[in-house]
Amino acid sequence: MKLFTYMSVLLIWLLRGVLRVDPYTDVPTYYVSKVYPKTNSVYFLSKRRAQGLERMNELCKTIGAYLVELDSRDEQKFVSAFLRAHSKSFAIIGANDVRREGIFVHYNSKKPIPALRWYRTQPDNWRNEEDCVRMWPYGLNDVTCRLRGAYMCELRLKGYHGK
Ligand SMILES: [Ca+2]
Ligand SMILES: [Ca+2]
Repeated sequence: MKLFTYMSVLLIWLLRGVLRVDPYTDVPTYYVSKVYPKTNSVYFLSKRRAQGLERMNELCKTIGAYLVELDSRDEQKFVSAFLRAHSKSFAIIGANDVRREGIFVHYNSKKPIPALRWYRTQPDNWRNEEDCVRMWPYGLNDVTCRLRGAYMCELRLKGYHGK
């Protein structure tokens, strides 16, 4: 009987990983920023980790948002300050160079990213396998797209008529 109990506990423990990816139990929760007036956007920092740009973007879509697109240094500053205000200091953003090495574009709009602030020596395409981008507290770093981590969504509020 004791063995049965142990086996059950072991089985539940083994199933944790499987249950965690169930879309019905994997309800994401977020920290929400203030409004960034220049684009009338708010940003959502995920409290849970996810893997892959497609999956992250899908999760952003469930709240009407998309994987964050940093369109200027100023926007990067705003979002970095929001990131630093929370316990998690890293977040994956929409920028990537999956299609063409060294040419970073936004995941949704496919537009090239502007001149953003990277960490020194980054992007380094380490081991020739870093095509996704993660915000660090004071700059960007290219990372492997297989990284499981927190991510950032951007939601444009209604009434925005800028470019
Ligand atoms: Ca790369
Ligand atoms: Ca890197």
